[in-house]
Amino acid sequence: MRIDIVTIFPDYFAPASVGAGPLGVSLIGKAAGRGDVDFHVHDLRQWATDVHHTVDDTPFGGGPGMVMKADVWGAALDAVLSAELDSPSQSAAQTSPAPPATTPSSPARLVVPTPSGVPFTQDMAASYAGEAQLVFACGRYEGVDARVVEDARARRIPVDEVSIGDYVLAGGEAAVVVIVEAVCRLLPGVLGNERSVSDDSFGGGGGAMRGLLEGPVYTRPRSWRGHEVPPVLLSGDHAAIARWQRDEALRRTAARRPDLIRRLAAGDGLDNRDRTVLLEAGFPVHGENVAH
Ligand code: JFB
Repeated sequence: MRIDIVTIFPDYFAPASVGAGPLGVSLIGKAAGRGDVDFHVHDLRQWATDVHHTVDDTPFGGGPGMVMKADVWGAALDAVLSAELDSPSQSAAQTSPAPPATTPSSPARLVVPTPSGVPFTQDMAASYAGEAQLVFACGRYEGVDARVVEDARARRIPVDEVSIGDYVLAGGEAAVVVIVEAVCRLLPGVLGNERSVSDDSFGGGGGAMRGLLEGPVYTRPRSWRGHEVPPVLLSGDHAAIARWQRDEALRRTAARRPDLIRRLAAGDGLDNRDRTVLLEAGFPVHGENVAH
C-alpha cells in the first residue's frame, strides 16, 4: 500500500526514512521497512505559486481565523493523486518532485481529517487496509476551502471526510498518525498474531468478544503490591476463563460504553447469561429473561 500525506508541516512526520518519527518506529516503521507500506510526505507549500508560498486566506462570510486556499490544494492533489503507484521510491522524503502525469492502475482514496467528519471506525480501518493508495490531506487553521472536496468528488475520486473523535485538534496531522496506525496494524503480516485483531475492542472479527470493550489483562508476577491475579485465570479451566473474560468485558462495556451494550442488545448479540451479568451489574437489558 502507498500512503501519501500532504501537509504544511512535513517535519511532523519526517524522517520516517531513517526510522524516526511516528511513521518510522514500532509497528508502522517495521511495515515500512518490509515494504508493506510506502510513505510519501509532501510539503503543501511547493504548490503555492506566490513568493511567500501562501496557503491560506481570509474566510468569505467573515469569522475568525483563516481558510486554506482551494487553488493550492487543487494543484497538490492533482499531482499526488496522479502519481504512479510504483513510482521511484522517495519514502518519507519531505518533498517530492512533480510526478509523471500517468493514470494509476487503481483509484486512490482521498482522506480528509476534519472535526466535522464522519467518525473514523475500525470497519473503515479494515476497509482502508485493502486499498492500493491512500492520500491524506492535512488541514490547518479553520480547515480547507470546501470546493476542494467538492471538486475531487466531481472527478469521481472517492473522498472520506473523517473525524477521529469529539475534541478539537489544531490540524489534521495527529489524526493522520492515528488513522495510519489503525490501518497499518491490519496489513497482512504486520501484527504477526492473527488472533489479536479479532479479539480487540471493536475487532469486528468473528471472535466471541465482538462488539465489547476488552477486559483487564494480567501477567507475572501472580502477586504484586498485594494485588492478586484473579484466581480463575490460573485455574486451567478454559471454559471458566472464557466465561469470566466475557463477564468482565460486559461489565466494563456497560460502565464505560453503554451505547455499545444497547447496540449489542438491539442486534441480538447478548444471550441470557450476558443479560444476567448485566442485570447484576445494574444495567438491565430488555430480553427474554427480563420481565417488562
Ligand atoms: C482535523 C483541524 C480546526 C475547524 C478546524 C484542520 N477529531 C478531530 N478534531 N479536530 C480535528 C479532528 C480530526 N480528524 C481536526 C483537521 C483540521 C482539526 N483543524 C483545526 C479546529 C476547529 N474547527 C484544521
